[in-house]
Amino acid sequence: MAGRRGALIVLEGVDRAGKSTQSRRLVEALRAEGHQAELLRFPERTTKIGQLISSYLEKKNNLEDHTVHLLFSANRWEQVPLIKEKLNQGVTLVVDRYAFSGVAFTSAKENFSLEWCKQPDVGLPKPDLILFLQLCISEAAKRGDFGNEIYEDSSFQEKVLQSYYHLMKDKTLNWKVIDASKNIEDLHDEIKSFAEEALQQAQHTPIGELWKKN
Ligand code: 2DT
Ligand code: MG
Repeated sequence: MAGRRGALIVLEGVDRAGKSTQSRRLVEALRAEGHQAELLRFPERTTKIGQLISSYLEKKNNLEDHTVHLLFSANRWEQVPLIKEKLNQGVTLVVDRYAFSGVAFTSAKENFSLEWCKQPDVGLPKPDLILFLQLCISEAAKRGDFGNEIYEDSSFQEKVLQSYYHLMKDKTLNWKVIDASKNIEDLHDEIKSFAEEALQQAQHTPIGELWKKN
């Protein structure tokens, strides 16, 4: 159908909540239903900026905290032309982390306000749907080692979770909170039905701008 755009669907949540698994499953399910759908993830580690970020996360090179925050944002902006092109072509994008991870993780550090953290991402394509996979940190930790990357630590993840809760108070965004302690199949079914709803709604609304007043 001419003029029909794709939806921008973001999955957020703390580490080990199941975002990557569910993102992949959602893309497969949408394709099986005949939709065009593609998976994106942030950080996108394959670009030059992404490589800098990746080596920071792997603790191979240290970066100043503001600098790394801005690099994460730049790593999103460099994908914006592609994101817009795909959405306008009717492709639904399922995105594993987005600006909300950017804000939640940096603002979990000392001396970073939520407001400062949001600024570099103001004006990004606004998600039609943000699925928050909610899982408490003690449950997340039971799913096995967090891993060896820089933020993979329970007390830091606890602060990240609190920052997400602040972000979710923003009623101009379409947050859906999902109980990520459910099994993979039930979670998938719930996510798929929210996604289908978002696909319908996206057809009638232009792509918005994130965190823009007016
Ligand atoms: P994964 O590749 O396992 O998702 O870990 N992060 C992510 C930030 O600090 N800022 C951001 O803007 C984004 C997108 C979350 C990536 C790690 O990077 C953190 C975990
Ligand atoms: Mg990780």
